[in-house]
Amino acid sequence: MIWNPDAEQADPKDMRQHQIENLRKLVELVYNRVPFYKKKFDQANIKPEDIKTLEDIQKIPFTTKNELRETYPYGLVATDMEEIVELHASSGTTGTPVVDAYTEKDIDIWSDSMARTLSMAGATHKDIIQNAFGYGLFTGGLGVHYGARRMGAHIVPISAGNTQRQIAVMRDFGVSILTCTPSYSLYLAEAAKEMGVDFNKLKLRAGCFGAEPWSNDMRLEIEDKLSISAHDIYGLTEIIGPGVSAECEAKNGLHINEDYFYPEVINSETGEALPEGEKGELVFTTLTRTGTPILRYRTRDITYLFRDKCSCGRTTIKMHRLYGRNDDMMIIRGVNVFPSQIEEILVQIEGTEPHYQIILSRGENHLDEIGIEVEVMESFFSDETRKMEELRKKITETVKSRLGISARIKLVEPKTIVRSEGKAKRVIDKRKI
Ligand code: DLL
Repeated sequence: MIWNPDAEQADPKDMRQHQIENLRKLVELVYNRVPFYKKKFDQANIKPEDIKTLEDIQKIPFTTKNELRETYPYGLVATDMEEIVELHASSGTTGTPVVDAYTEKDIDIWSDSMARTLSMAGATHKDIIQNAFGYGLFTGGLGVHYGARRMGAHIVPISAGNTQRQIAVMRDFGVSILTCTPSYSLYLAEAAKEMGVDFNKLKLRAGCFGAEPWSNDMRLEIEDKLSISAHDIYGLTEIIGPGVSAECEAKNGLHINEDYFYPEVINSETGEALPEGEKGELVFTTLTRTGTPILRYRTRDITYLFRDKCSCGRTTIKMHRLYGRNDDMMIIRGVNVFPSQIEEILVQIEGTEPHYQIILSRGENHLDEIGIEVEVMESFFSDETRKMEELRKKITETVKSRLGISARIKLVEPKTIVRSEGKAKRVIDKRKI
């Protein structure tokens, strides 16, 4: 079922008209209400009136994650604070996360986008949806929640974790749709097997998975192990959370909700806009948001845009599933972490050298594991196990409390980590995705 045919099956000409009208309003709004954007426009020597056509969007400077951090916490809010009804933040818990503030209208947009997303996976108001995305500042949990509520489906807000209970609930409640990260779905499959629960006998028939990279091979594995149809769903905190784009039953690219989120793909070196079909960095403009609207946000995600005559009947532009990112951000069990955040912690802990290597892998349970090898200072290195163990514990605890991830820390002797003549290779990613 197509949730919002007016938007999802719009004539592309009408869609463009809608986009330009909303872009003009947006530019006017942020210029007048958000000093951060006024300054950007002034520096680029443009005025809202200069944006007349969709192509004119290219005159507007990009917005980057680092700039957003500088506006922490409320520098991007384009409305009176009384209008804000909900706040979320990016999952990478640096000192300064990116805050996303939603007005009632934004929650409405989010609910509609997520109802479209769930419908693309075949969900209707009759479905029982087990939502194993984390609830909290992370947008996965509440995003799915609002979409399911909008559809009038039955939502089971179980959140992430507590795997055995997830299986029991899935079986006992007669759950038909699962939402979580792709890696967690495989973990659930394994846990179910251990509990003697056979997916073929459950009512589960589809799943919406996203928030981390995964491949088509992994999709096939999930579909096989859980006996379901697995759909890729994409989004990011800065834009709205999940609900930016999703796969329909054709599973050939993700339909972008382009009436809300205007996509562009650019050459990340030159910033120049690329035509449909050419791979580059995805950029989004939130056409209709009012809480924290964003112009030309550089996602760092790599894909290309295309339009096809989709068998599902939707006419919206599509993006190929992501090829990866063009920065070094890692996504570990759904938490976004930059190597520089780990480095920051290490340099603050006495006894360690800033020589380290991060090893990412997937355990037998299909969940991400992160190991960090850290060199200990010559003067600090000791045969005394207790002293070394204390240091290891301190690093483990600091990483856990500051970044929210459980890393296996291995202390190594001075000068054992291979030195590089160019860029140090900080991350070894052994995950097969
Ligand atoms: O991960 C929002 C989300 C929640 C999407 C639930 C889908 C489902 P952030 O934590 O801000 O938001 O992380 C956004 O995650 O820029 C991508 O690099 C990555 N990502 C999200 N979805 C996918 C996907 C949420 N389907 C960052 N495939 C994005 C690959 C994805 N990577």
